[in-house]
Amino acid sequence: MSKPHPNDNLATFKLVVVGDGGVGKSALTIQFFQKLFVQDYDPTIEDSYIQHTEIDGQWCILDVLDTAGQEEFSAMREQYMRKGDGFLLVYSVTDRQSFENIVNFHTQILRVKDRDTYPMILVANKVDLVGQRKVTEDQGRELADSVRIKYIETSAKDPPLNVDLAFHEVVRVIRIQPIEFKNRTKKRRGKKKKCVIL
Ligand SMILES: Nc1nc2c(ncn2[C@@H]2O[C@H](COP(=O)(O)OP(=O)(O)OP(=O)(O)O)[C@@H](O)[C@H]2O)c(=O)[nH]1
Ligand SMILES: [Mg+2]
Repeated sequence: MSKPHPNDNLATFKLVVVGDGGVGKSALTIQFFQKLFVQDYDPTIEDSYIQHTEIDGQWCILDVLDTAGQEEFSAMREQYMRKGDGFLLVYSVTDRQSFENIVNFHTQILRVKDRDTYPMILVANKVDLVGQRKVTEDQGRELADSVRIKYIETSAKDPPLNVDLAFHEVVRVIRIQPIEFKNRTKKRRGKKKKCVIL
């Protein structure tokens, strides 16, 4: 399928990547957008990426916010949570505490959105580090099932595992969500939101 004309009225999906510091949110985001693995750890304050993408035969604009996991930036959380259409809740399978903190991110998103459910997926990252694994697949799936969201195991390291899938799945969950999102897409069309496309 050919690339859409830049002026096409496409749905924009604002995705937000959350989770503790060092779990691989930036590595996943950069692997998704730039197809490369960042080896060094450079803590994020807040980065955003935007790109036309085709998902299940439909073009859309993905606007992804890579957030700060480090505790000192936690005051910014509510603000970015308000803006997100869908969330990737990321933990590292090598870091038990990051898994235990997922429930806090999940609860805070639902509170900020004032909803019982919201488009989210649980992302278990760094599965390539088999020998350092502290959280099993069963434990991850159990948590995801308990809050009725999808569970995906990823590795941002080359060769990447399920990185595109993780971002695409959130869009799929948003697309099957009801009216609230569809109405907002229509409103945005009228406004002709200005953005930079990579
Ligand atoms: N082996 C392996 N290393 C990873 C993976 N994902 C990230 N890393 C490494 O883990 C470290 C932290 O990754 P980041 O992506 O910077 O972590 P972050 O979640 O963005 O951290 P903050 O920005 O502080 O919130 C870096 O050294 C990455 O190279 C992965 O899937 N496998
Ligand atoms: Mg980061």
